[in-house]
Formats: sequence, C-alpha cells, structure tokens
Amino acid sequence: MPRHTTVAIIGGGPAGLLLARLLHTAGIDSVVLESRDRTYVEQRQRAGILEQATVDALRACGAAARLDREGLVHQGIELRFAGRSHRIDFPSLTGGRTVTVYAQTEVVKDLIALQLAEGGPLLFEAQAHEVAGADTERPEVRYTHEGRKQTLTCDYVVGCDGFHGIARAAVPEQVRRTYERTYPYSWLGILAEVPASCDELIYAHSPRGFALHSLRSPSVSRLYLQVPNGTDPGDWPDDRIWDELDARFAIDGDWRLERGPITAKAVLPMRSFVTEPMRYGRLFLAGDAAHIVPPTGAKGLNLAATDAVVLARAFAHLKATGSADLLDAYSDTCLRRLWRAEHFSYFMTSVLHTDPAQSPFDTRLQLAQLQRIAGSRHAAAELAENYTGLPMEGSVPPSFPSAR
Ligand code: RFL
Ligand code: PHB
Repeated sequence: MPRHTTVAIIGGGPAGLLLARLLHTAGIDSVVLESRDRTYVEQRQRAGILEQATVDALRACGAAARLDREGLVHQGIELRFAGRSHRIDFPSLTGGRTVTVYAQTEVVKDLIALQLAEGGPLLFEAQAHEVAGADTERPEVRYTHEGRKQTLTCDYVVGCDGFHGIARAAVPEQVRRTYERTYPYSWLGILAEVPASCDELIYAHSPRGFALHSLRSPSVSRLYLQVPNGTDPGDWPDDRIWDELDARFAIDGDWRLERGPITAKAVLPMRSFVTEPMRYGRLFLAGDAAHIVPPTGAKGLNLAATDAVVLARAFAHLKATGSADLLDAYSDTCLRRLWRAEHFSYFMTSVLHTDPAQSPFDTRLQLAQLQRIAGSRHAAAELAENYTGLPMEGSVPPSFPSAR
C-alpha cells in the first residue's frame, strides 16, 4: 500500500469509484479508502435511473459493457393524478434524449471489479478519521485499516464520503455555507420479485399521498410510498403495502398492479442540502458529501457522476498543461448545474407529495400545475429536459478516449 498518492479519494460509492476510474484512464494515480466491506457497498439499495451523460461517462472509461447489455432504455414516464394517466415522451420533447434503468448497485459492482482488476488501490474497511493540512501543499488523510492507524499523504484529497462522511468537516466553518430543507414525509421503499406492471416509471399524485413504480430488472420491481416521518417498516405488512399502492395508483379504467414476494423494505428520509464552496485548498467535495436532493427527480446518483467527471477533467487538464484553472473553477462549475437540479428535485417533490399541513387550496394548486404539464408542450418539455439531465458543462473530457 503506497504512503503517498496524487489523489486520495475518501469513499467508494459511485462518486469515488467513478472518479478513480476516470483518473486511471487519464494516467493519474489515486487511492480509494472505503469504510464498509465490499459486500455491503455492492448490496446497498439506492438509485436506479441514469441520465444519458452518466451513461456516456461510464462508457468513456470502459465501465459500461454490462450496462450496454442489461440497461433498459426508457423513452418517457407516466404521471398519474386525478384518476388519469399522462405520458411524458422524452425524445420528442428534448430532441432525442432518454434515460436508462440500471441500478446503482450494478454501477458500483462494475466499477469495483474494474478498479480491483486494473486500477489503483481500493481499500475496503478503511475508515478515514481526518483530513489534515487541506490548505497546504501536502494534505494528509488519517485512517484505520485492519486495526492499524495509518496516514496517506497526497497532492489532493477528494471527499466522496457521502452525507455522513468526515471530509466536509475539514472545510473551516467560517468558510463553509450550508443550505438545507427537510420534508415532513419519507418514502417506504420495497423490492418485489415481480415484473413491473408498467412499461415506464409511474409517478402518482393521490389524495392518500405520493407513490412511485420503478423497476430494477425485467423480473424485479422497485416501488415507493410516501409515509410519515418516523414510520416503522414493521407497521407495514406486505398486504397493507400492496393495498395502499393499489389505492394510490388507481385510475379510471383498466389497470392492475401485479403483486409478488417483497424481498426488502426500508424507510428513507428526504432532504435537500448544499454546502458551498465544494473546495477548500487541496480538498474537493463530490457527490452526497457536498449535496443531497430528495429522490423524486432521480438526480442523486447523476449529480455524483457529474462531479466526478468535472473533477477528473480538471485533474487531466492540470496533468496535461500544468494549469489549475479547471480545478479552481470546479466548485462554481458544479454548483451552477447543481442548483438547477436542487430546484427540479424540490419541485417534483412538492408538486407530487401531500404535505400533512396541506390545505385544499394547496392541493388545487398542485393539480393545476400537473394539468399544465399534461396539457402544455412547453411545460412538459421543461420537466423532460430536467429529468433526462441538463447538459454537463464540458461533458465527458475529450482527453478520455473510450477504453472499450
Ligand atoms: P454514497 O453512495 O453515500 O457513498 C459514500 C461512500 O463513502 C463511504 N464513507 C467512508 N469511507 C471512508 N471513510 C469514511 N469516514 C467514510 N464515510 C463514508 C460510505 O461507506 C460510502 O460507500 O455517496 P456518493 O458516491 O456521493 O453517491 C451518491 C448516491 O449514492 C446518492 O446520491 C443516491 O443514491 C441518492 N439516493 C437515491 N437517489 C435516487 O436518485 N433514487 C433513489 O431511489 C435513491 N435512493 C439514495 C437512496 C440515497 C440514500 N442514502 C444516502 C441515505 C436511498 C438512500 C438510503
Ligand atoms: C428508483 O428506481 O429507485 C427510483 C427511480 C426514480 C426516482 C427515484 C428512485 O425518482
């Protein structure tokens, strides 16, 4: 295990693993420290929708072979409200864009396999405690691995350690600004061994609360129900979940939700959060370490991928030209696009969920907004452009040839 590396990456989630892979492709060495074990990281159920730019980034670094075989390209989503169903057609509204259904667990498995086969060191059960000297030329990451305290020195540190990580705390409080919003509801998410009852994702507004029908593969469905904060999944036996999903997805006319064995159940809180700047000295923050969105816009994983791409491009530029311009611009570049995604995620969340304090007036406003999206090409295009992903500034770096 080297004691020094060019880029020390804390966290082996999608942001850290994609960054390590892009750096490897550009000939820049890195070490990834991940606090959990490999099985835990590979099994953690999270996001499922990839924007085209995320797919492009995975392809550009040779990590999309299985994604290209197994990913399911989706051309639209369905919005349900007031007993009716409305389709949002992405290609016709966005000039050809689509999204791909491919689970975060699979993205992570593919990136881990590549990193272990041909990348720099990726240490599991390596818990970082502290980033020291972020404002010096030689920062250090202090961590524990196999019961021993160790120090990794580096030229740069990237905190990809998620919302509960330690890297953000290395930005002094007088420099750091945070923006946060919590929501008065959570999601109860389930995995069920049953083919999806629909061809495309269904986002349902109902007087009983929000529901979402998604999928993980042709034989596994992923469904979510809005529930009160603090809900115990134990209070939701399988039949209660299916009955409630039935009631929330109900439309006038024929439609049937297929039931199957439920293999996982968890309650997910919702939060919007941004920390600025995303850089302090030689420390950079990427992904959930810097920002959180509520999942209704399907943006969390895609934003993590954007940060990794923008940062890898900046490191490659530094290597090729000696100029730190792109590193210096990293925080502003990411934050500009991020705030748009924050707004979209907030918008999708607040227009589709029922706030416990909501008045009948508020419900009418939600329905008026949903009706506008269903009835106006402009309003539908605004949703479709945001959902499929706004352009990534600089996109995939030209210096990353396809490794396929
Ligand atoms: P991750 O995936 O949280 O990875 C961070 C990694 O850092 C490790 N770590 C440390 N390692 C070393 N030392 C330390 N001190 C460390 N502290 C933490 C952690 O073990 C972990 O492996 O962040 P990243 O890479 O930025 O990726 C972001 C995405 O994972 C996230 O935005 C999305 O999954 C958000 N999200 C969802 N997004 C969606 O679009 N749809 C979803 O359905 C959806 N479900 C979810 C989610 C996020 C969740 N979290 C974070 C609570 C469900 C959950 C439960
Ligand atoms: C998922 O498949 O887990 C998923 C899909 C769309 C969302 C959120 C989660 O908006």
